[in-house]
Amino acid sequence: MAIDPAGSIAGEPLMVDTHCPYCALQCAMTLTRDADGEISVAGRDFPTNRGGLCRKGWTSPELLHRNDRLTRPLLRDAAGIPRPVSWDRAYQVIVDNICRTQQRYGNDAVAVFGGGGLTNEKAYLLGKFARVALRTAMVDYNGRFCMSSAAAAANRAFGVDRGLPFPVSDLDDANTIMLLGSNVADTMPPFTQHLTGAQRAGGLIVVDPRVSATARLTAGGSGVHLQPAPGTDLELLLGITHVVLTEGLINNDYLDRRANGLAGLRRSVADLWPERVQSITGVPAATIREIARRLAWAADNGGCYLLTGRGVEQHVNGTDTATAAINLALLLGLPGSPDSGYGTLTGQGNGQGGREHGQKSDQLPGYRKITDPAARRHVAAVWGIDPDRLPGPGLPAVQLLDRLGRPDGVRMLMVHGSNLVISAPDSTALERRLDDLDFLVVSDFFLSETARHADLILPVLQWAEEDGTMTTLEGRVVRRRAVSPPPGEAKSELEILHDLSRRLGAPSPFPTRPSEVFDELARASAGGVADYSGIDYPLLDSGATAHWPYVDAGTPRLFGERFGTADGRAELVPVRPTEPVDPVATGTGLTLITGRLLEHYQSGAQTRRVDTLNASAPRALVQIHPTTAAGLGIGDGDEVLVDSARGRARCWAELTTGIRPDTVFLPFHYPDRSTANRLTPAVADPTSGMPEFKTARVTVFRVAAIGAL
Ligand SMILES: Nc1nc2c(c(=O)[nH]1)N[C@H]1C(S)=C(S)[C@@H](COP(=O)(O)OP(=O)(O)OC[C@H]3O[C@@H](n4cnc5c(=O)[nH]c(N)nc54)[C@H](O)[C@@H]3O)O[C@H]1N2
Ligand SMILES: Nc1nc2c(c(=O)[nH]1)N[C@H]1C(S)=C(S)[C@@H](COP(=O)(O)OP(=O)(O)OC[C@H]3O[C@@H](n4cnc5c(=O)[nH]c(N)nc54)[C@H](O)[C@@H]3O)O[C@H]1N2
Ligand code: SF4
Ligand SMILES: [Mo]
Repeated sequence: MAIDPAGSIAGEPLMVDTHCPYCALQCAMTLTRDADGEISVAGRDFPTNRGGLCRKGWTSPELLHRNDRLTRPLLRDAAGIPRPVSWDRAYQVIVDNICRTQQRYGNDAVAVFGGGGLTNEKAYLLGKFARVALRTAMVDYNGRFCMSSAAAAANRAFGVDRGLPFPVSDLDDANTIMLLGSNVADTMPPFTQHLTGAQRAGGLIVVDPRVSATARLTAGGSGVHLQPAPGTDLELLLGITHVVLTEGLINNDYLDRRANGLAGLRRSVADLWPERVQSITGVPAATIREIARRLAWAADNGGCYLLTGRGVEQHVNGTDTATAAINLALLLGLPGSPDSGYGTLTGQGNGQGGREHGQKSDQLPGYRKITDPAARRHVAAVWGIDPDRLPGPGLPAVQLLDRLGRPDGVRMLMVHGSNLVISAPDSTALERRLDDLDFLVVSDFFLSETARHADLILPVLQWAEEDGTMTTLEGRVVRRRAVSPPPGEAKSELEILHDLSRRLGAPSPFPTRPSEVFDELARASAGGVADYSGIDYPLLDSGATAHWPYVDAGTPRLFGERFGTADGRAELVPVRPTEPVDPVATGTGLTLITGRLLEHYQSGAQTRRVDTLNASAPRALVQIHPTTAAGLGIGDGDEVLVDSARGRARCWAELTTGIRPDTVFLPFHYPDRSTANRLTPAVADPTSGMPEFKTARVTVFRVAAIGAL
């Protein structure tokens, strides 16, 4: 039921079907607004969540009632204090700064940073704003920190990057599912319903250096937990591939018909026999052989899936690791098979749609390449401009952020939907660079840690205050609907981009109604890889199942007949082990891995404001093995400092045997001195631009011990 929130009748409860504000599972929910404006939530039946929600979903309406909500533009005065100003004044200041900066330093001195939480409409309009209104090449987004390695690997193997090329419910009947570096039991709890078939068949294989909540699902004969040394997944996968090849477990018929490059791949893994891989990963050779045989058996017996998460992707060799998983899947004949497959679990609410419509530095809408002359002509025609007016490719996030504040770099930055101060690697250096900018504009609905550095803060609408669309982890376009009126003077970002583009004299119109923006996006995407041309709001509101590409009908399953490559065949791309980035520290060297907790979402800008979530995970706990802790004189609950070559983070020890003795784990959700990214290196995967978020060499000290030094 879609009702204009402004049109609700006093005293009548208003019920709106929508989706959760957080992750890519996009659990379906119904929001009810009562006569007093209070909003309650109920889970709604939908293939991904089947009525279930996690704690974040259940508590999401609390975000709508916060009194620390931003409701007016805030401009820093001469003394550096943010003061409320009118929208007119805010726009004038932005336009003046853009013009001054671009006249002095060139168009690329103004940059835009977007987010995978933005609706399709916002992501699309933001990319258009950068290219058409600002004429800057410098636009990228936080999906670079999230999906870029998996995306790069899928693009080079399949010619298409849709996280899951099949509906989530296909997993239900599998007898074997291998989850590599993914902790869905915490990061997408309702997703675990789709693992029960594999658990019953004893075939849930979880690869994680920690006994994560998901690893615990393998207990009692439900499956196997492999606990490799952090950052050695590539070698592990190559070892399994070696066994599959040497024991003749590959699907020759499938490979003949559907893939190129078998001979090269075979040569590339010849020296990675299981005993050698055991010495690198710590996973026993016998287990490596058993896993290879189990996967091959499952592929022949109706149901084998390989799924990757950030644990294996967020490394400098993330693209190669995802490629190794794809190679293994291809050797077994999984991709495109009706009962088996390979996929990656997209993370952010619109992590999928957010990487398709042009907020990425090298991309135009429809997942088109900005360097492709035909793509430039098509999109320029939709925008009514000359293709030569479109800038070329910009820089991926880590390189873009490295240019902030440099004399010949980026002098002004506009951030939409990312809390970089907590989520970008080497965050202390980033904070300094943000302060070196001439002008920083942050659009947000809360005063995020990044907004605190802004010269100007624009208050925008959140989730249940606006209409839009999101594309779920299975490539399905769904409707987000408004239930609450906008608070104070907060404005829709579509309107902000419209107002600014008009003041900047942009040669193409910027619609403000979400459905009109969507229609334009659909036209711009027509003929592209992510083709939305057959979708519109009435279709979505009729309840249609809309997986892209959608021209006349949706495509729930990709690759049944052919892959998206020029010859329709998948590419087996040989990949080789790589050296770790972070040099081994002297003294007590430990490897830090980072990740997520059930209670908090990303930088925590939203969930740290939800009382019940914050109460159950109020501060940063670092997981340490008791043996390691004993050696360092650290007890459970002690305040500790974690040091790396980049910086130092303060947290509290949580002793657990559920982690390798050579590894410590810190969630990245916390601000200030507890930010895990103070420790991570801003070194990126050469193919995808993904930073090394998941491993850093660290030392850990008890605070009292430091005090005594
Ligand atoms: N509660 C919650 N849910 C979320 C989010 C959130 O912030 N909070 N964020 C959403 C987003 S944007 C994303 S991208 C997804 C991410 O979802 P996941 O990929 O499930 O999340 P992470 O916790 O980052 O990483 C998963 C696991 O990787 C392990 N790991 C770390 N290093 C390595 C390694 O070298 N090898 C292997 N094999 N494993 C390793 C960690 O121990 C962790 O258990 O979650 C989405 N859902
Ligand atoms: N060490 C380490 N670092 C990591 C990761 C890790 O595993 N380890 N994971 C990485 C991953 S996978 C991700 S996705 C990133 C995410 O990290 P961030 O990019 O920081 O993501 P969020 O915390 O979701 O930040 C979104 C911000 O935008 C606001 N916001 C939400 N919706 C909108 C909107 O529609 N418009 C506007 N203008 N603002 C909005 C929120 O209030 C919040 O302040 O972190 C990455 N950083
Ligand atoms: S699993 Fe993701 S989409 Fe579902 S309720 Fe939790 S945060 Fe929301
Ligand atoms: Mo993510």
